[in-house]
Amino acid sequence: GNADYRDSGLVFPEGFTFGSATASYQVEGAAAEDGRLPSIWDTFSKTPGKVWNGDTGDVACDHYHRWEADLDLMSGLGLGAYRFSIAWPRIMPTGTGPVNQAGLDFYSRLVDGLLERGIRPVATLYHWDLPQTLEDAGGWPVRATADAFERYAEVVGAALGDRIHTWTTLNEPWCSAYLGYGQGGHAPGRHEPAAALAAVHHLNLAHGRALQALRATSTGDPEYSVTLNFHVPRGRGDQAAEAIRRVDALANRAFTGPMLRGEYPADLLEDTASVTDWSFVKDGDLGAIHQPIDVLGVNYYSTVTVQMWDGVSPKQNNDGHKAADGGTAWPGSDGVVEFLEQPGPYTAMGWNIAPEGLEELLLSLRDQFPGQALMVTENGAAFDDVVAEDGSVPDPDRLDYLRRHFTAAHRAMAQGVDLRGYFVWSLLDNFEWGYGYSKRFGIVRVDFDSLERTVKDSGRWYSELARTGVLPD
Ligand code: GBH
Repeated sequence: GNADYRDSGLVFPEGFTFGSATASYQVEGAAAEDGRLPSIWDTFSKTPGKVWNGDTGDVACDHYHRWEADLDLMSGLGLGAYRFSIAWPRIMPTGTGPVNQAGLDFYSRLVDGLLERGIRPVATLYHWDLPQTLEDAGGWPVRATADAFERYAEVVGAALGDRIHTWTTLNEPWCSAYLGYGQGGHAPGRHEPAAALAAVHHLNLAHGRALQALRATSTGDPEYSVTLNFHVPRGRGDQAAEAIRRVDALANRAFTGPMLRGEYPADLLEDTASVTDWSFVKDGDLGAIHQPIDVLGVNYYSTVTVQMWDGVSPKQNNDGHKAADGGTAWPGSDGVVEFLEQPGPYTAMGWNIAPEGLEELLLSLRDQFPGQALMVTENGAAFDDVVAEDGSVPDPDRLDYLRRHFTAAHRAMAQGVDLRGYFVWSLLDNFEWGYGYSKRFGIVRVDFDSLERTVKDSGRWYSELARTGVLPD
């Protein structure tokens, strides 16, 4: 039902940023090199049964060694910006210090290489690779982790803040908190609903403290941002509005509330009262979290469909978040809200393709936060690519997915949404977390034996969009 999102010829405004994104653990490899110590993802991926096929990020795309060729690839595609993340365990291998100069040097070379090629560096401080030492001391559920993050932000700000175009504090704290500490499908794989909510708060606190530290240490004129993965819920049943409200509170407003309004939503505190009393929120925390940002990063892949459980029929949960071993990503709403099978079509992740959800999300953010500039910091799709006999990689499904979502973003902009740019996830096929190397999101194929890169058809299509600013056929 979304054939009408296939417009071509749409013109994006002058200055609109076309970029691509990756994350440190997913692409770098070199896991034990130049002083890096393990992160929670090294530990998790080496724990039997946690990641598909026992895959790890030990080598990944070997971007740590091949970064120059990867920058040439981006520049060949005509991309205007690169969203990458900095591995905390390279900079401060035990999380709190000492500082590892070799780690800083890697990102310094990367940033210089981007600037030499006219590509804007958009750097995320935390894309899930928490130093294992900090997890051993309690991880995100403890306040000291936010203290450590502030010091890490100071170090990185002082080293790179003269050249970074956009600083992003966190990538998708929803995943870090709920998948890491509640559902357990992500590192560190814990199943503690109360700890997941404490993690939410300490991630929010880390964001606010890091923004202040970055502002104090950056000598250039960077923009400041955070990236959230918004849930776009559709409701079913008599109490559809209540189901939507609960999901929106836990998934979206738990972060936008403190970050952008300086408060936790009252309904969130009520919904979770049986799980925690939120006593980890201390005086002054909300002021520390509520810092101005220049741009809000939006990651969008698909919608969810929810309804309130009727208390009688067998409970359903098809959200892809339910762990086999029983963890929940929805503290306080597990078993209260049901996640239903979604109408297709689907990507290889089983996520439904719903470009209209992106248009709706951008309009909703415009309405909730008038005047807030937005950036799509991730959008893209996994499909089972087949390499053609001539070595090319035709990926019509991914190309079509991207076309529809760019169309959706353009429609939102035509309705007044201040959208500054768009980053396709991902530049490269890479380590897809719990799915290992079985799911490919790249616009560039990576052969994980030879590590050779091949631009897919979607990459060529995106290159034309990035060069011309006009949505190609
Ligand atoms: C992002 O996470 C990550 O930032 C990135 O590292 C990752 O590689 C990429 O996306 C692809 O996964 O489960 O059916 O309810 C996205 C995580 C995906 C979690 C969508 C919520 C909702 C669909 N989110 N998911 S469903």
